[in-house]
Amino acid sequence: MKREYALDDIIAAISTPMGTGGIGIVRMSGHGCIALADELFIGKQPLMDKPGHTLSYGKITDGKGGEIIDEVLVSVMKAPHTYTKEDIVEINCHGGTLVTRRVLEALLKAGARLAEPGEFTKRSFLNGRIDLTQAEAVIDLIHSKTELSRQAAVNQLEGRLKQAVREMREEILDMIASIEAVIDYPDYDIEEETYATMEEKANALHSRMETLLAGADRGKILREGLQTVIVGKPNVGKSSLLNWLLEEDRAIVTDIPGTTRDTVEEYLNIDGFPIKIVDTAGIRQTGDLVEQMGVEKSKAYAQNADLVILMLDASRPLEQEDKEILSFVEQKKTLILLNKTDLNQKLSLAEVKEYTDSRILSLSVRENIGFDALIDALKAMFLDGRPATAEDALLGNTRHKDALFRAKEAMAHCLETIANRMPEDFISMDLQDANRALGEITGDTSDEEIIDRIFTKFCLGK
Ligand SMILES: Nc1nc2c(ncn2[C@@H]2O[C@H](COP(=O)(O)OP(=O)(O)OP(=O)(O)O)[C@@H](O)[C@H]2O)c(=O)[nH]1
Ligand SMILES: [Mg+2]
Repeated sequence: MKREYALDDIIAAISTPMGTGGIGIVRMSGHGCIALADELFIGKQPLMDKPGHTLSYGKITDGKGGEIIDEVLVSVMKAPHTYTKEDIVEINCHGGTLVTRRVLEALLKAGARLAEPGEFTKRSFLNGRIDLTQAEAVIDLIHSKTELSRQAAVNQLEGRLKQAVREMREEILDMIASIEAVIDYPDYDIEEETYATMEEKANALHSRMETLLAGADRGKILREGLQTVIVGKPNVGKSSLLNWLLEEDRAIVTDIPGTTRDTVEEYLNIDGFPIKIVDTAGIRQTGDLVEQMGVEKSKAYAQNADLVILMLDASRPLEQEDKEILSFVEQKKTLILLNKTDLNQKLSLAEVKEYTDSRILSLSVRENIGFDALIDALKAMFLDGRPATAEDALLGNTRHKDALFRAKEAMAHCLETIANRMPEDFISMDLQDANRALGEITGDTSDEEIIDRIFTKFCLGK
Protein backbone atom coordinates (compact mmCIF):
# COMPACT_ATOMS: atom_id res chain seq x y z
CA MET A 1 0.00 0.00 0.00
CA LYS A 2 1.36 3.41 -0.80
CA ARG A 3 1.55 5.93 1.99
CA GLU A 4 2.39 9.49 1.27
CA TYR A 5 1.36 11.17 4.45
CA ALA A 6 3.76 13.56 6.05
CA LEU A 7 4.74 12.14 9.41
CA ASP A 8 7.80 14.25 10.00
CA ASP A 9 6.26 17.45 11.29
CA ILE A 10 4.82 18.47 14.64
CA ILE A 11 1.05 18.67 14.87
CA ALA A 12 -0.88 20.61 17.51
CA ALA A 13 -4.52 21.06 18.48
CA ILE A 14 -6.80 21.88 21.38
CA SER A 15 -8.06 18.51 22.61
CA THR A 16 -10.72 19.62 25.04
CA PRO A 17 -14.11 20.93 23.89
CA MET A 18 -14.46 24.62 23.12
CA GLY A 19 -16.02 26.63 25.89
CA THR A 20 -15.42 27.36 29.52
CA GLY A 21 -14.15 24.52 31.68
CA GLY A 22 -11.86 23.77 34.57
CA ILE A 23 -8.95 22.60 32.46
CA GLY A 24 -8.12 22.89 28.78
CA ILE A 25 -5.58 20.66 27.06
CA VAL A 26 -3.46 21.61 24.09
CA ARG A 27 -1.73 18.64 22.57
CA MET A 28 1.30 18.19 20.31
CA SER A 29 2.74 15.14 18.63
CA GLY A 30 5.81 14.57 16.50
CA HIS A 31 9.56 14.35 16.64
CA GLY A 32 10.95 17.52 18.25
CA CYS A 33 7.78 18.59 20.00
CA ILE A 34 9.41 18.43 23.46
CA ALA A 35 12.16 20.81 22.37
CA LEU A 36 9.53 23.06 20.83
CA ALA A 37 7.60 23.14 24.11
CA ASP A 38 10.81 24.04 25.93
CA GLU A 39 11.03 27.25 23.93
CA LEU A 40 7.82 28.43 25.56
CA PHE A 41 8.05 26.71 28.92
CA ILE A 42 9.47 28.23 32.07
CA GLY A 43 9.97 25.67 34.82
CA LYS A 44 12.45 24.22 37.29
CA GLN A 45 13.96 21.97 34.65
CA PRO A 46 13.74 21.85 30.84
CA LEU A 47 11.16 19.35 29.60
CA MET A 48 13.86 17.69 27.49
CA ASP A 49 15.63 16.57 30.67
CA LYS A 50 12.54 14.97 32.14
CA PRO A 51 11.88 11.25 31.78
CA GLY A 52 8.88 10.17 29.71
CA HIS A 53 5.40 10.08 31.19
CA THR A 54 5.98 12.80 33.76
CA LEU A 55 4.16 15.96 34.67
CA SER A 56 5.94 19.31 35.11
CA TYR A 57 4.67 22.48 36.70
CA GLY A 58 5.59 25.84 35.17
CA LYS A 59 4.50 28.75 33.03
CA ILE A 60 3.89 29.03 29.33
CA THR A 61 4.84 32.11 27.32
CA ASP A 62 3.90 33.22 23.84
CA GLY A 63 7.52 32.92 22.68
CA LYS A 64 11.03 33.02 24.07
CA GLY A 65 11.16 35.90 26.56
CA GLY A 66 7.58 36.74 25.70
CA GLU A 67 4.49 37.38 27.74
CA ILE A 68 3.28 34.70 30.17
CA ILE A 69 -0.01 33.21 28.95
CA ASP A 70 -0.86 30.86 31.81
CA GLU A 71 0.28 28.72 34.68
CA VAL A 72 0.39 25.14 33.41
CA LEU A 73 1.06 21.47 34.01
CA VAL A 74 2.85 19.85 31.09
CA SER A 75 2.81 16.11 30.41
CA VAL A 76 5.77 14.79 28.50
CA MET A 77 5.39 11.37 26.87
CA LYS A 78 8.29 9.95 24.96
CA ALA A 79 8.10 7.70 21.92
CA PRO A 80 7.33 4.92 21.29
CA HIS A 81 4.93 4.17 24.13
CA THR A 82 2.45 6.92 23.37
CA TYR A 83 -0.90 7.32 21.62
CA THR A 84 0.77 8.15 18.31
CA LYS A 85 4.02 6.23 18.91
CA GLU A 86 5.69 9.66 18.63
CA ASP A 87 6.78 12.12 21.32
CA ILE A 88 3.73 13.82 22.78
CA VAL A 89 3.40 16.96 24.88
CA GLU A 90 0.14 17.91 26.52
CA ILE A 91 -0.20 21.32 28.06
CA ASN A 92 -2.86 21.43 30.75
CA CYS A 93 -3.85 25.04 31.14
CA HIS A 94 -6.78 26.80 32.71
CA GLY A 95 -9.97 26.11 30.80
CA GLY A 96 -11.56 28.77 28.68
CA THR A 97 -11.55 29.52 25.02
CA LEU A 98 -9.03 32.33 25.15
CA VAL A 99 -6.28 30.63 27.14
CA THR A 100 -6.22 27.42 25.13
CA ARG A 101 -6.36 29.36 21.88
CA ARG A 102 -3.44 31.57 22.86
CA VAL A 103 -1.35 28.55 23.90
CA LEU A 104 -2.15 26.87 20.58
CA GLU A 105 -1.22 30.03 18.67
CA ALA A 106 2.09 30.20 20.50
CA LEU A 107 2.86 26.60 19.52
CA LEU A 108 1.96 27.29 15.90
CA LYS A 109 4.15 30.38 15.89
CA ALA A 110 7.02 28.28 17.26
CA GLY A 111 6.76 25.86 14.35
CA ALA A 112 3.98 23.36 14.98
CA ARG A 113 1.26 22.80 12.39
CA LEU A 114 -2.44 22.76 13.18
CA ALA A 115 -3.61 19.12 13.25
CA GLU A 116 -6.45 17.99 11.03
CA PRO A 117 -9.43 16.33 12.70
CA GLY A 118 -8.42 12.85 13.82
CA GLU A 119 -4.80 13.35 12.85
CA PHE A 120 -3.41 12.12 16.17
CA THR A 121 -5.31 8.86 15.74
CA LYS A 122 -4.31 8.72 12.08
CA ARG A 123 -0.67 8.87 13.11
CA SER A 124 -1.30 6.05 15.51
CA PHE A 125 -2.63 4.05 12.55
CA LEU A 126 0.13 5.07 10.14
CA ASN A 127 2.77 4.32 12.74
CA GLY A 128 1.31 0.85 13.10
CA ARG A 129 0.09 1.03 16.69
CA ILE A 130 -3.53 0.38 15.77
CA ASP A 131 -5.34 -0.84 12.64
CA LEU A 132 -8.27 0.87 10.94
CA THR A 133 -10.89 -1.03 12.94
CA GLN A 134 -9.32 0.22 16.14
CA ALA A 135 -9.14 3.78 14.85
CA GLU A 136 -12.82 3.57 14.01
CA ALA A 137 -13.49 2.18 17.49
CA VAL A 138 -12.02 5.38 18.91
CA ILE A 139 -14.68 7.40 17.06
CA ASP A 140 -17.38 5.00 18.21
CA LEU A 141 -16.20 5.21 21.77
CA ILE A 142 -16.34 9.01 21.72
CA HIS A 143 -19.83 8.92 20.23
CA SER A 144 -21.24 6.01 22.22
CA LYS A 145 -24.49 6.89 23.89
CA THR A 146 -25.17 3.82 25.97
CA GLU A 147 -23.29 1.30 28.03
CA LEU A 148 -23.86 -1.38 25.36
CA SER A 149 -22.46 0.68 22.53
CA ARG A 150 -19.53 1.70 24.69
CA GLN A 151 -18.72 -1.97 25.38
CA ALA A 152 -18.94 -2.79 21.68
CA ALA A 153 -16.49 0.01 20.89
CA VAL A 154 -14.06 -1.10 23.59
CA ASN A 155 -14.09 -4.66 22.24
CA GLN A 156 -13.22 -3.33 18.82
CA LEU A 157 -10.56 -1.06 20.27
CA GLU A 158 -9.01 -4.09 21.93
CA GLY A 159 -8.56 -5.55 18.47
CA ARG A 160 -11.06 -8.39 18.46
CA LEU A 161 -12.24 -7.64 14.94
CA LYS A 162 -8.68 -7.15 13.80
CA GLN A 163 -7.83 -10.55 15.26
CA ALA A 164 -10.73 -12.31 13.55
CA VAL A 165 -9.87 -10.75 10.20
CA ARG A 166 -6.17 -11.52 10.52
CA GLU A 167 -6.96 -15.18 11.30
CA MET A 168 -9.11 -15.50 8.20
CA ARG A 169 -6.51 -13.78 6.05
CA GLU A 170 -3.81 -16.10 7.30
CA GLU A 171 -5.84 -19.14 6.37
CA ILE A 172 -6.47 -17.73 2.92
CA LEU A 173 -2.80 -16.91 2.43
CA ASP A 174 -1.90 -20.47 3.47
CA MET A 175 -4.28 -21.80 0.86
CA ILE A 176 -2.82 -19.51 -1.78
CA ALA A 177 0.68 -20.61 -0.87
CA SER A 178 -0.15 -24.27 -1.20
CA ILE A 179 -1.77 -23.65 -4.58
CA GLU A 180 1.18 -21.62 -5.80
CA ALA A 181 3.38 -24.54 -4.84
CA VAL A 182 1.40 -26.74 -7.21
CA ILE A 183 1.49 -24.15 -9.97
CA ASP A 184 5.27 -24.01 -9.72
CA TYR A 185 5.43 -27.61 -10.84
CA PRO A 186 3.45 -27.49 -14.08
CA ASP A 187 3.91 -31.17 -14.76
CA TYR A 188 1.85 -31.98 -11.74
CA ASP A 189 -1.87 -31.96 -12.08
CA ILE A 190 -3.75 -30.80 -9.06
CA GLU A 191 -4.88 -33.91 -7.27
CA GLU A 192 -8.35 -34.84 -6.22
CA GLU A 193 -7.19 -34.90 -2.63
CA THR A 194 -5.98 -31.31 -2.88
CA TYR A 195 -9.36 -30.22 -4.23
CA ALA A 196 -11.06 -31.92 -1.30
CA THR A 197 -8.93 -30.20 1.35
CA MET A 198 -9.32 -26.87 -0.45
CA GLU A 199 -13.04 -27.33 -0.49
CA GLU A 200 -13.13 -28.07 3.22
CA LYS A 201 -11.06 -25.04 4.11
CA ALA A 202 -12.99 -22.71 1.81
CA ASN A 203 -16.24 -23.98 3.28
CA ALA A 204 -15.12 -23.29 6.81
CA LEU A 205 -14.05 -19.77 5.90
CA HIS A 206 -17.27 -19.11 4.04
CA SER A 207 -19.41 -20.13 6.99
CA ARG A 208 -17.34 -18.12 9.43
CA MET A 209 -17.93 -15.06 7.26
CA GLU A 210 -21.63 -15.84 7.15
CA THR A 211 -21.83 -16.03 10.93
CA LEU A 212 -20.04 -12.74 11.31
CA LEU A 213 -22.36 -11.08 8.80
CA ALA A 214 -25.43 -12.41 10.59
CA GLY A 215 -24.14 -10.80 13.77
CA ALA A 216 -23.59 -7.54 11.91
CA ASP A 217 -27.20 -6.39 12.12
CA ARG A 218 -27.12 -7.02 15.82
CA GLY A 219 -23.90 -5.07 16.11
CA LYS A 220 -25.39 -2.13 14.26
CA ILE A 221 -28.38 -2.11 16.60
CA LEU A 222 -26.05 -2.15 19.59
CA ARG A 223 -24.13 0.81 18.28
CA GLU A 224 -26.80 2.94 16.71
CA GLY A 225 -29.88 1.80 18.56
CA LEU A 226 -32.87 -0.15 17.34
CA GLN A 227 -34.44 1.93 14.56
CA THR A 228 -38.07 1.97 15.58
CA VAL A 229 -40.67 3.69 13.43
CA ILE A 230 -44.24 4.40 14.53
CA VAL A 231 -46.70 4.20 11.65
CA GLY A 232 -50.45 4.21 11.27
CA LYS A 233 -53.25 6.16 9.72
CA PRO A 234 -53.82 9.73 10.94
CA ASN A 235 -55.13 10.47 14.43
CA VAL A 236 -54.57 7.02 15.96
CA GLY A 237 -52.22 8.45 18.61
CA LYS A 238 -48.71 8.00 17.17
CA SER A 239 -47.38 11.32 18.40
CA SER A 240 -49.06 10.74 21.75
CA LEU A 241 -47.15 7.46 21.97
CA LEU A 242 -43.85 9.18 21.23
CA ASN A 243 -44.49 11.75 23.96
CA TRP A 244 -45.53 9.00 26.34
CA LEU A 245 -42.32 7.06 25.80
CA LEU A 246 -40.17 10.18 26.09
CA GLU A 247 -42.17 11.46 29.04
CA GLU A 248 -42.26 14.90 27.49
CA ASP A 249 -44.33 16.86 25.00
CA ARG A 250 -42.00 16.43 22.10
CA ALA A 251 -44.43 16.15 19.18
CA ILE A 252 -47.58 18.17 18.57
CA VAL A 253 -50.75 16.29 19.38
CA THR A 254 -54.20 17.45 18.25
CA ASP A 255 -57.46 15.76 17.37
CA ILE A 256 -57.07 16.93 13.78
CA PRO A 257 -56.04 14.07 11.49
CA GLY A 258 -52.85 14.93 9.62
CA THR A 259 -51.22 16.89 12.45
CA THR A 260 -47.75 15.43 12.01
CA ARG A 261 -46.34 16.39 8.63
CA ASP A 262 -42.70 15.44 8.99
CA THR A 263 -40.80 12.76 10.87
CA VAL A 264 -39.76 13.44 14.47
CA GLU A 265 -36.74 11.47 15.67
CA GLU A 266 -35.74 10.95 19.26
CA TYR A 267 -33.43 8.73 21.20
CA LEU A 268 -34.65 6.47 24.01
CA ASN A 269 -32.67 4.49 26.51
CA ILE A 270 -34.72 1.63 27.92
CA ASP A 271 -32.71 -0.03 30.68
CA GLY A 272 -29.56 0.31 28.62
CA PHE A 273 -31.13 -0.68 25.29
CA PRO A 274 -30.60 2.15 22.83
CA ILE A 275 -33.71 2.79 20.78
CA LYS A 276 -34.08 5.43 18.12
CA ILE A 277 -37.74 6.21 17.82
CA VAL A 278 -39.32 7.99 14.88
CA ASP A 279 -42.83 9.44 14.81
CA THR A 280 -44.21 9.79 11.31
CA ALA A 281 -47.02 11.45 9.42
CA GLY A 282 -50.23 9.39 9.41
CA ILE A 283 -50.50 7.34 6.23
CA ARG A 284 -53.55 8.11 4.04
CA GLN A 285 -54.49 9.24 0.55
CA THR A 286 -54.33 13.01 0.51
CA GLY A 287 -54.52 15.85 -1.96
CA ASP A 288 -52.31 18.04 0.22
CA LEU A 289 -48.84 18.12 -1.32
CA VAL A 290 -46.95 18.67 1.93
CA GLU A 291 -48.87 15.92 3.68
CA GLN A 292 -48.32 13.61 0.70
CA MET A 293 -44.57 14.14 1.00
CA GLY A 294 -44.80 13.29 4.69
CA VAL A 295 -46.69 10.11 3.86
CA GLU A 296 -43.99 9.06 1.38
CA LYS A 297 -41.37 9.69 4.01
CA SER A 298 -43.30 7.62 6.56
CA LYS A 299 -43.31 4.69 4.16
CA ALA A 300 -39.60 5.01 3.41
CA TYR A 301 -38.78 5.09 7.12
CA ALA A 302 -40.94 2.03 7.76
CA GLN A 303 -39.10 0.19 4.98
CA ASN A 304 -35.72 0.83 6.59
CA ALA A 305 -36.75 0.25 10.19
CA ASP A 306 -35.45 -2.53 12.42
CA LEU A 307 -38.81 -2.50 14.15
CA VAL A 308 -42.14 -1.07 13.04
CA ILE A 309 -44.74 -0.07 15.62
CA LEU A 310 -48.06 -0.08 13.83
CA MET A 311 -50.75 1.78 15.69
CA LEU A 312 -54.45 1.12 15.29
CA ASP A 313 -57.40 2.93 16.84
CA ALA A 314 -59.56 0.52 18.85
CA SER A 315 -62.44 3.00 18.89
CA ARG A 316 -62.89 2.72 15.13
CA PRO A 317 -63.49 -0.31 12.95
CA LEU A 318 -60.61 -1.54 10.84
CA GLU A 319 -60.54 0.58 7.71
CA GLN A 320 -59.08 0.04 4.28
CA GLU A 321 -56.15 2.32 5.18
CA ASP A 322 -55.29 0.15 8.18
CA LYS A 323 -55.37 -2.98 6.03
CA GLU A 324 -53.08 -1.38 3.47
CA ILE A 325 -50.58 -0.38 6.13
CA LEU A 326 -50.78 -3.88 7.61
CA SER A 327 -49.88 -5.43 4.30
CA PHE A 328 -47.24 -2.77 3.64
CA VAL A 329 -45.28 -3.79 6.75
CA GLU A 330 -45.93 -7.50 6.38
CA GLN A 331 -42.26 -8.28 5.74
CA LYS A 332 -41.00 -6.20 8.65
CA LYS A 333 -40.56 -7.05 12.29
CA THR A 334 -43.69 -5.43 13.65
CA LEU A 335 -45.37 -4.71 16.97
CA ILE A 336 -49.03 -3.79 16.70
CA LEU A 337 -50.59 -1.46 19.23
CA LEU A 338 -54.31 -1.21 19.66
CA ASN A 339 -54.70 2.24 21.18
CA LYS A 340 -57.60 4.15 22.77
CA THR A 341 -58.97 1.16 24.68
CA ASP A 342 -60.50 3.67 27.09
CA LEU A 343 -63.11 4.51 24.46
CA ASN A 344 -65.97 2.42 23.15
CA GLN A 345 -64.36 -0.55 21.38
CA LYS A 346 -65.09 -0.98 17.69
CA LEU A 347 -62.08 -3.12 16.94
CA SER A 348 -61.09 -6.26 18.84
CA LEU A 349 -57.76 -7.97 19.22
CA ALA A 350 -59.23 -11.11 17.65
CA GLU A 351 -60.20 -9.18 14.54
CA VAL A 352 -56.73 -7.72 14.08
CA LYS A 353 -55.25 -11.20 14.53
CA GLU A 354 -56.92 -12.27 11.30
CA TYR A 355 -54.66 -9.91 9.40
CA THR A 356 -51.31 -10.49 11.04
CA ASP A 357 -48.99 -12.87 12.84
CA SER A 358 -47.25 -10.06 14.68
CA ARG A 359 -47.56 -9.45 18.37
CA ILE A 360 -50.49 -7.22 19.38
CA LEU A 361 -50.81 -5.17 22.55
CA SER A 362 -53.85 -3.24 23.74
CA LEU A 363 -53.26 0.06 25.48
CA SER A 364 -54.50 3.50 26.19
CA VAL A 365 -51.97 6.24 25.93
CA ARG A 366 -54.37 8.80 27.29
CA GLU A 367 -55.25 6.77 30.39
CA ASN A 368 -51.68 5.55 30.84
CA ILE A 369 -52.64 1.87 30.58
CA GLY A 370 -50.25 -0.74 29.19
CA PHE A 371 -46.97 1.18 29.50
CA ASP A 372 -45.03 -1.57 31.32
CA ALA A 373 -46.19 -4.26 28.90
CA LEU A 374 -45.06 -2.05 26.00
CA ILE A 375 -41.62 -1.52 27.54
CA ASP A 376 -41.28 -5.27 28.11
CA ALA A 377 -42.29 -5.98 24.53
CA LEU A 378 -39.72 -3.48 23.21
CA LYS A 379 -36.99 -5.05 25.30
CA ALA A 380 -37.95 -8.52 24.10
CA MET A 381 -37.77 -7.36 20.49
CA PHE A 382 -34.40 -5.77 20.94
CA LEU A 383 -31.97 -8.36 19.54
CA ASP A 384 -34.93 -10.79 19.70
CA GLY A 385 -34.50 -11.00 23.42
CA ARG A 386 -31.14 -12.73 23.11
CA PRO A 387 -28.35 -11.15 25.11
CA ALA A 388 -25.66 -9.32 23.22
CA THR A 389 -22.49 -11.34 22.67
CA ALA A 390 -18.96 -10.34 21.86
CA GLU A 391 -19.41 -11.82 18.36
CA ASP A 392 -22.26 -9.41 17.63
CA ALA A 393 -20.18 -6.45 18.52
CA LEU A 394 -17.47 -7.51 16.12
CA LEU A 395 -19.11 -6.14 13.04
CA GLY A 396 -21.24 -3.09 13.57
CA ASN A 397 -19.84 -0.81 10.96
CA THR A 398 -21.25 -0.57 7.43
CA ARG A 399 -17.82 -0.29 5.89
CA HIS A 400 -16.68 -3.50 7.58
CA LYS A 401 -19.89 -5.26 6.67
CA ASP A 402 -19.58 -4.29 3.03
CA ALA A 403 -16.00 -5.51 2.80
CA LEU A 404 -16.80 -8.77 4.58
CA PHE A 405 -19.76 -9.29 2.28
CA ARG A 406 -17.46 -9.01 -0.73
CA ALA A 407 -15.01 -11.43 0.89
CA LYS A 408 -17.84 -13.88 1.43
CA GLU A 409 -18.94 -13.56 -2.21
CA ALA A 410 -15.38 -14.24 -3.32
CA MET A 411 -15.31 -17.35 -1.11
CA ALA A 412 -18.62 -18.50 -2.58
CA HIS A 413 -17.14 -18.07 -6.03
CA CYS A 414 -14.07 -19.96 -4.92
CA LEU A 415 -16.23 -22.87 -3.78
CA GLU A 416 -17.85 -22.95 -7.21
CA THR A 417 -14.47 -22.89 -8.91
CA ILE A 418 -13.38 -25.83 -6.79
CA ALA A 419 -16.63 -27.72 -7.38
CA ASN A 420 -16.12 -27.35 -11.13
CA ARG A 421 -12.56 -28.62 -10.74
CA MET A 422 -11.19 -25.57 -12.51
CA PRO A 423 -7.41 -25.08 -12.84
CA GLU A 424 -5.64 -24.00 -9.68
CA ASP A 425 -4.87 -20.43 -10.74
CA PHE A 426 -8.59 -19.71 -10.86
CA ILE A 427 -8.91 -20.81 -7.27
CA SER A 428 -5.97 -18.64 -6.39
CA MET A 429 -7.62 -15.59 -8.02
CA ASP A 430 -10.79 -16.03 -5.99
CA LEU A 431 -8.79 -16.37 -2.82
CA GLN A 432 -6.87 -13.23 -3.61
CA ASP A 433 -10.14 -11.33 -4.07
CA ALA A 434 -11.30 -12.52 -0.67
CA ASN A 435 -7.98 -11.61 0.90
CA ARG A 436 -8.06 -8.10 -0.56
CA ALA A 437 -11.60 -7.46 0.65
CA LEU A 438 -10.70 -8.60 4.17
CA GLY A 439 -7.60 -6.42 4.16
CA GLU A 440 -9.77 -3.35 3.55
CA ILE A 441 -11.37 -3.87 6.95
CA THR A 442 -8.11 -3.57 8.83
CA GLY A 443 -6.63 -1.00 6.46
CA ASP A 444 -3.94 -3.28 5.06
CA THR A 445 -5.27 -3.02 1.53
CA SER A 446 -7.36 0.18 1.64
CA ASP A 447 -6.52 3.13 -0.50
CA GLU A 448 -5.68 6.55 0.84
CA GLU A 449 -8.99 8.09 -0.05
CA ILE A 450 -10.93 5.69 2.16
CA ILE A 451 -8.51 6.16 5.02
CA ASP A 452 -8.80 9.94 4.76
CA ARG A 453 -12.57 9.74 4.75
CA ILE A 454 -12.55 7.72 7.97
CA PHE A 455 -10.38 10.20 9.83
CA THR A 456 -12.34 13.26 8.79
CA LYS A 457 -15.18 11.97 11.00
CA PHE A 458 -13.05 12.65 14.05
CA CYS A 459 -13.15 15.70 16.19
CA LEU A 460 -10.25 18.10 16.34
CA GLY A 461 -7.50 17.20 18.74
CA LYS A 462 -8.18 13.44 18.75
N1 LIG B 1 -59.32 8.56 24.05
C1 LIG B 1 -58.03 8.50 23.70
N2 LIG B 1 -57.53 9.45 22.90
C2 LIG B 1 -56.24 9.36 22.56
C3 LIG B 1 -55.41 8.32 23.02
N3 LIG B 1 -54.17 8.50 22.48
C4 LIG B 1 -54.23 9.64 21.74
N4 LIG B 1 -55.47 10.16 21.78
C5 LIG B 1 -55.94 11.37 21.11
O1 LIG B 1 -56.00 11.17 19.72
C6 LIG B 1 -55.77 12.38 19.01
C7 LIG B 1 -54.70 12.20 17.99
O2 LIG B 1 -53.45 11.96 18.64
P1 LIG B 1 -52.06 12.14 17.92
O3 LIG B 1 -51.05 11.58 18.84
O4 LIG B 1 -51.89 13.52 17.44
O5 LIG B 1 -52.29 11.17 16.69
P2 LIG B 1 -51.33 10.89 15.46
O6 LIG B 1 -51.44 9.45 15.13
O7 LIG B 1 -49.96 11.39 15.75
O8 LIG B 1 -51.98 11.73 14.29
P3 LIG B 1 -51.33 12.36 12.97
O9 LIG B 1 -50.12 13.10 13.38
O10 LIG B 1 -52.38 13.22 12.44
O11 LIG B 1 -51.03 11.23 12.07
C8 LIG B 1 -55.44 13.42 20.08
O12 LIG B 1 -56.59 14.17 20.36
C9 LIG B 1 -55.04 12.57 21.28
O13 LIG B 1 -55.25 13.22 22.50
C10 LIG B 1 -55.99 7.33 23.88
O14 LIG B 1 -55.35 6.39 24.33
N5 LIG B 1 -57.29 7.47 24.17
MG1 LIG C 1 -48.82 12.79 14.87
